[in-house]
Amino acid sequence: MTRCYIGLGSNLDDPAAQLRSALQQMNEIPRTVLQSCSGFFASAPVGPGEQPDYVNAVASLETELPPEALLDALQAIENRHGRERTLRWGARTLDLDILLFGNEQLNTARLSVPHPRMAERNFVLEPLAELAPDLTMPDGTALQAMLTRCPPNRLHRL
Ligand code: 5RY
Ligand code: CA
Ligand code: CA
Repeated sequence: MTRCYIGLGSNLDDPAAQLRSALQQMNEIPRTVLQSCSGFFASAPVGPGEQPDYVNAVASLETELPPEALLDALQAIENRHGRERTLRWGARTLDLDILLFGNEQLNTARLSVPHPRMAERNFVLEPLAELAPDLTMPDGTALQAMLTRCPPNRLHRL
């Protein structure tokens, strides 16, 4: 079994309901058990253009799937939530990112793990720290050190 951390985000069509539904469906992925989820956080949108605020959270799960099979299952859940892939970084009904997959470091055409931009995103680091305050990245960096270096962004617990 491999412990994974998944970032959840939504800023369209009742974001909190999108996250609740995604959590139920993640628990139904074969050979995978949802362990826990952080609180839900409202966060100001980061990136280009204007869009609604996000709801973000991080979930932990245990899986026996290989990373790309887990990615397939997560993308199927995004698609069932009406995810449209038009603008890169545009508003979305549901975004599920593999943040960490055990202690593995992966760089394939489809998947980079740990998530290459998580260090800059407090909407990822804060909920992750709630689940696993003592976490260390595969390269040895402490999550707490990443948090102190992360640019602040308006974020509050719902
Ligand atoms: C920057 C660019 C694109 C940061 C930057 C993205 C979310 C990014 C978001 C989310 C919140 C996006 C990816 N510089 N803002 N923006 N939560 N996703 N708050 O999940 F994150 S698009
Ligand atoms: Ca994504
Ligand atoms: Ca994302």
